[in-house]
Order: sequence, then C-alpha cells, then structure tokens
Amino acid sequence: MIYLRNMLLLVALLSIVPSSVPDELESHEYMKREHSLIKPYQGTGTSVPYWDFLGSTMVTANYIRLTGDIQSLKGALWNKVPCRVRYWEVQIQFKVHGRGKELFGDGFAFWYVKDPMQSGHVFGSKDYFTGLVIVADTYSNHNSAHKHGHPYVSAMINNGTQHYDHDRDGTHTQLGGCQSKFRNLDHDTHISIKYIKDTLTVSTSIENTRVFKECFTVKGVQLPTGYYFGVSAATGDLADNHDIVSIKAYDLVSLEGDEVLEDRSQVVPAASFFEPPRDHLDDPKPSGLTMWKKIILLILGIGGICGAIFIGGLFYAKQKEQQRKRFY
Ligand SMILES: *[C@@H]1O[C@H](CO)[C@@H](O)[C@H](O)[C@H]1NC(C)=O
Ligand SMILES: [Ca+2]
Repeated sequence: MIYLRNMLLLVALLSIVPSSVPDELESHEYMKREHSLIKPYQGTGTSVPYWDFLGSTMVTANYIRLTGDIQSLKGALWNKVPCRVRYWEVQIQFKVHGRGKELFGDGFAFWYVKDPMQSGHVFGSKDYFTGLVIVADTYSNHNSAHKHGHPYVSAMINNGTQHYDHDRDGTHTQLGGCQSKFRNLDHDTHISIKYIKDTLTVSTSIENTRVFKECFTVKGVQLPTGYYFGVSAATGDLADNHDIVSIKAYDLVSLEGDEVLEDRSQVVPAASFFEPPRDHLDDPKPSGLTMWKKIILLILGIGGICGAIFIGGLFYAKQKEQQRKRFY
C-alpha cells in the first residue's frame, strides 16, 4: 500500500514538471505587444509597428523574409523599443528552407544587444557586439575542430571585446549549444529564449509536438535591462530562405512574483561559465522518449522492483516455512 502511495505521489510530482507549450503561452496575458511581432504585420501603410528593417528584409502577408535563397544577402529586423523587463521569454516562430540538399547557409541569429540596427558579419549583424546572441548556425566550417553536427544552436555573451569566429563556428566563445535539425521541415518550428534570475534557457520546438524541448541552460548570465531585441540572417557562398513568422515576448516578472526592485540597467554583459572549446563530445542521441513514455517506463520499473520484492518476500517466507517444517 505504501508503495502504491509513493508511486502515485511520484507520478503526480513528475506530471507537474513545467514544460512550456507554445499554445499555452500564446494565450496568456503577459505578452508584451511592443516587443512582439504578430500577423498582420503591417499597421496603417507599409511600416510594421515597433520594428525596423535592414538589408534584404522583405515583409509578406505570412512571414518576414530576412534573406531569400540567394547568395551574399544580409537582413535584419530590430525592435524599436528597449526592453525594460528584467525576466523575459521570447518565442520565435521561424522557417529556414531552401533548394540546397547538402550545401546551404549561413543561418540566423536572435539578439539582445545595446546597439541595434548595425549590419555586420555575424549572421548579418555587428561583431564585437554588447549583449547576447543566440545563433542558429546551418553551415559548419569543415576545418573547425568541434565535433558537433549541424544545424547547431548556441549562445554567446559579449561585452564588446570578443570576436565571433566563423572559422570555428563560434565554439570557443559559446556558453552552451545543441544540435537541432530545424531546416526544410513541413511543420512549424519554434525557438524559445528565456532569461530569468541570471539563468538563460534555450529550447526548441521542431518536432511538430507543440512542446518545447530544452536545448541548453546556462547559469550566471548577467544581462542588463534596456537593450534591444532583434533577429538577423545572412547568406554567403551558400544560401537559404530565413523567414520569421512571429516573435512573441513575455514578461516573466509577474509570473515569478519576485518583488526585488533592483536597478539592472547598468549591468555589464557577462557569463561566469564558458564551455571549453576542445571538450566537445558528440551530441548524445536524443532518446526519442516523451515525458509520458518515461513515466510509463518509470511505473513499469517501480512495478518491477515491487514485484521482485514481493516475490522475494514470498520465497523467503516459503523458505522460512520449510525450515520450520524441518525443525518441528
Ligand atoms: C569583457 O569580457 C572579457 C572576456 O570574458 C573579459 O576578459 C573582460 O574582463 C571583460 N571586460 C569588461 C570591461 O567587463
Ligand atoms: Ca557556421
């Protein structure tokens, strides 16, 4: 009986592990309209409220194309309103696709930086930036020493002094990363970037499950308030369509109920942890198990152990009985 109760408790605990479902957040009231980009994009006239464009960026009814599947393009989309929210989550629905089967590139990036609207060599935006970049890199330099596969999602924090090194796919400055096969998929693809209490969590939803799966989490990440969100993309010798369908920014302060009113506007971007560049192991094979399958396996496992204990107990009792029989 006690086993059953513990088991039920465990199952109950496991089933409340938070997992953000795109649908769930979509409907909640914490969305910040001034940092979000949703359809229909255009207000009155041709401008998109709250957003600026650079380079090859093109607005259509259903997506905003940062670059087309054409060589040597750079495009960007920048939020005009600085983010004053301390804890936030940004969910981006994107689509990266093109004709290339083996050769395509270069990828796109999400930014939270001090200086927006600066074109440059890091996926269409400025190198030696101040702030955060999340890179969705579709092209891997074959000479680079890392062993991970591509496309690859990674994060970098910069105080303006560090260079993003394409030759090494940014691996020697990255905070964390994961392989993510988000390209040329028929269903919707999303990425979530969550910054709360100095912890950065990047997740993706690319398997048509409408659930976000964690890519990586880094603690000790210092970012100020008052920077700007943006997305940018670039093509080089290789190309792809880099499309943004929506950007939804959420205020997580009210969700957290944290009342500490600390001024975070002067914080210098920093991270206490850098992944050593040479220690990359191959990405572990995704287990392909959903939460429910894991729970069922767990129940079966616990059931198995309980069964073994029960049978063991029976066996022991029987032996005892036989011993007793022998004695009397
Ligand atoms: C900028 O970052 C580099 C690398 O993390 C660090 O060595 C340097 O001290 C930082 N500079 C400032 C002003 O924070
Ligand atoms: Ca690359």
